[in-house]
Amino acid sequence: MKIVDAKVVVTSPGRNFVTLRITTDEGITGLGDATLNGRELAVVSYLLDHVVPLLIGRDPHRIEDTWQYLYRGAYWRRGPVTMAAIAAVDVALWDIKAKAAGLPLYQLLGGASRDRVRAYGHASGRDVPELFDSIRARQAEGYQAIRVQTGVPGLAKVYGVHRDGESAAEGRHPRPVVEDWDTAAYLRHIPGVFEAVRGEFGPELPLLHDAHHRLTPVQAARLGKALEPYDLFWLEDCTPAENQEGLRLVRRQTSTPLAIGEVFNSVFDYQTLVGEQLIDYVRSAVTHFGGVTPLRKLFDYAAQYQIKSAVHGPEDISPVGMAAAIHLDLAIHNFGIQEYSGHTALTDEVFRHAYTFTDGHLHPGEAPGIGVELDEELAAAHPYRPAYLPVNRLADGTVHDW
Ligand code: GCO
Ligand code: MG
Repeated sequence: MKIVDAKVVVTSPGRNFVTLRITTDEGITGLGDATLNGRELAVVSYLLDHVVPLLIGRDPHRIEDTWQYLYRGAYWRRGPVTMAAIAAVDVALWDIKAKAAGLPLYQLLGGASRDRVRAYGHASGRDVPELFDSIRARQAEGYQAIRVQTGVPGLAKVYGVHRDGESAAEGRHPRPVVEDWDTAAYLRHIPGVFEAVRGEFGPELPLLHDAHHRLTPVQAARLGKALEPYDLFWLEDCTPAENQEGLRLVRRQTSTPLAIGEVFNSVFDYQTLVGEQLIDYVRSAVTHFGGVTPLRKLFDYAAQYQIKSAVHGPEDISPVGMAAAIHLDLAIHNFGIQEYSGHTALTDEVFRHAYTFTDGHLHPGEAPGIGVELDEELAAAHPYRPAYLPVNRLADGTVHDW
């Protein structure tokens, strides 16, 4: 088999998605997600200008070799743009291989290690009553694990807090909107919120919280300690963890489980975190980590330390990236949990998918390949719109991590 065509489709059915479609001389096609929220067109150029010309004529079955060729062949390694582009190729090739075999991808990854994949959903509220309503809404949808984010008194807008159904708009600002931030106010407020949630919903519901890279190690240690009575499933991205050594301090001080990695794109970003067992969950996305091939290797590395998977799955991962994640989740032994918010009805029409969400659990379905079909005509009817994520500023105007 040979690759005869590779096309990049950019569509915006509510938010922007970048999809690579590879076609073979046998008529089998494969899809890969290359969406990098807020920097989409950089990946489009990387693919069109530098990757697609190298794919034509290659044997699509040589997935590992193609991955190494693109990664090592570029000389300039790693980085989100490069790794999103390589991820799209990797997933499209796995899609083709599995379709050629007539099997769903998870069968090629070793087969199912479980019957279904537990997902967590997002609840948020500007205040506690609104948060309770949102948690109840997620429970009504079937979720059995819930991420909890709230407004902070004195701050106008905080990451992850929006009215139900409004989240898709979060990434559609034509210029970055400015949000405000005050770490001390946040640290004072959050433990009381979890006390209230535990009081209302009882001890059993798995609760997660995302600090979104905003704390220093010592602040993160204090928050982790303060949250211990409320038995979190995890505290996510407590610090900007590029400084992996900083997590030693957090780890020594608290037994709240830690999850990190959604902005990471290579195993080297995890060497200290995994090797020294400083975290409990690795959180990278198939889409930003170079695809199924390297993410599988990361999970196998993490498994040696009883560290589990928790693939990043916000709305800005397309159904193509989500499908690839669910196949991997079903197959690996050290699966932890999968983030899943679903997509808008229009997005699900553009990307018809075989995966299903029932009773708080996902299943990739039995369609050959990753099980996603792209409606290119509908995609073209919703063209790209420039969109930025927000930026954060402290009261004195200093830029802070968002
Ligand atoms: C999460 C993430 C996202 C990111 C988003 C940025 O835990 O799902 O923190 O909400 O902010 O993916 O594009
Ligand atoms: Mg996060």
